[in-house]
Amino acid sequence: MGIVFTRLFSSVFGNREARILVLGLDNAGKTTILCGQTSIRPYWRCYFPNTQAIIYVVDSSDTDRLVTAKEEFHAILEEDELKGAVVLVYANKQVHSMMLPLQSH
Ligand SMILES: Nc1nc2c(ncn2[C@@H]2O[C@H](COP(=O)(O)OP(=O)(O)OP(=O)(O)O)[C@@H](O)[C@H]2O)c(=O)[nH]1
Ligand SMILES: [Mg+2]
Repeated sequence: MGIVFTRLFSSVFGNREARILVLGLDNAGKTTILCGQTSIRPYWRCYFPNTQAIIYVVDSSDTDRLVTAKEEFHAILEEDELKGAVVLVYANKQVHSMMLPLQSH
């Protein structure tokens, strides 16, 4: 999975160094995707300066917290330090939620 992101972002940034954040609610699947990244929501903003891209991971099977995930995402988009950053929303755990129409949330 890491290779997919490497290819994706190198097509955007080429060989330039880029700071890419992986954010999302706890248990969304961030560590599984990248192996090693952990974050706690109140401290997300410590990582915001000099960020060129954000991968926002959503647990598609956690329907109880989709609204929370959406609100946190909207708050991130309002951050001045992240203005101009490339954003990828990664809807994780799709197998569990194949019966849920995307527009329901
Ligand atoms: N079914 C399914 N489970 C997944 C998928 N990705 C991750 N998981 C599971 O979801 C749980 C949480 O995954 P993590 O990668 O630890 O999630 P995280 O976002 O790093 O969680 P925190 O570090 O607590 O914020 C684990 O039990 C994973 O095995 C997926 O694509 N499908
Ligand atoms: Mg983790």
